[in-house]
Amino acid sequence: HEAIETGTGTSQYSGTVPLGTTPGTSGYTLTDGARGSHRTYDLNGGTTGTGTLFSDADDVWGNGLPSNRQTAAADAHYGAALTWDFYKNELGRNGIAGDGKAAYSRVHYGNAYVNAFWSDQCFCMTYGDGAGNSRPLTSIDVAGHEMTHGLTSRTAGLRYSGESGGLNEATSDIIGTSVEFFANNANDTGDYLIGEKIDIHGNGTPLRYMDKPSKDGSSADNWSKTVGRLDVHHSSGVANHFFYLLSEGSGAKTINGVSYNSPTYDGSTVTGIGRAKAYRIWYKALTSYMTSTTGYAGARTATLQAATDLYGAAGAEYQAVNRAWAAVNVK
Ligand code: ASN
Ligand code: ZN
Ligand code: CA
Repeated sequence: HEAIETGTGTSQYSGTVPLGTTPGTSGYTLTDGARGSHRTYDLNGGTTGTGTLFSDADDVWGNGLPSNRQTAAADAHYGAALTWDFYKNELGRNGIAGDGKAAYSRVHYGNAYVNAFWSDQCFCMTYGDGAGNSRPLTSIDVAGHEMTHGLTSRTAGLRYSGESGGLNEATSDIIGTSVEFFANNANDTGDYLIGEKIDIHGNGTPLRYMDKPSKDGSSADNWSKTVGRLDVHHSSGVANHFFYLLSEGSGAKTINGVSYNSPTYDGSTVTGIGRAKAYRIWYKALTSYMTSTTGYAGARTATLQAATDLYGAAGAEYQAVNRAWAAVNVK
């Protein structure tokens, strides 16, 4: 059996980070023996296959700059490890499929590719380098988002269109954000913004906002009967807003130096129950009650059932779930 090693990464977004590595024939490889042997590969501009498994003589990886090929690998490998640990420690889940088996990560996909994605076909995550002012798409929240598409696929199986597609996307934003807070990393502190590190717009604004999703110009803050016609990355706003309100409550609040001001559809005041209870309720709903065709009405009943299972029907948690859904017009 191979030794489980911890190398050192100089990441682009998270500073100096520990990396799970394994000694090979010459030096080390990015193979995380403590987490299902999760491996990170260099596609080197390719778009198929696995490219080359990252290897290194001294087990010190990257230099914090995207010009060093190992830097994106350090971020992606770290993000996958954090997400694995979040699933295990916070959700009691052993990997994406619950069987202890790891996915793998591929970085440097294509040429100036401004996206990242999960694939059920390869059971893997893939990251582009970005283009122009945008940066490699390897931040913690993006890694947690993509890996969680795998988790959703292996559990509720939320169909990637209409309201179920919005719930699928929101599940990835909810868990990706929760992983970012869980990481407690001084260089990438937790927030309710998605992709604030990757500068995808080239002007410093994040991809999405959970406190008030419409701040991106396209996402829905509240349910309406046409919300399912939006792109899944915009119909997700209703559930992202629900999750923010359930965690933190309505109105103005500053967390880790970021200011939020979350509105409610009906002018009601929502009191939050904290992130940990909120993500446990969401995960229980996802894995026990949601199905491939669950929409917003079904997500409401699923989370109320989950809150009942976890905290009781007479608990403050159940009432908070009920109020947070009403505050995004899901009744
Ligand atoms: N980054 C996108 C996502 O995870 C990729 C896609 O649209 N499939 O949703
Ligand atoms: Zn997604
Ligand atoms: Ca974030």
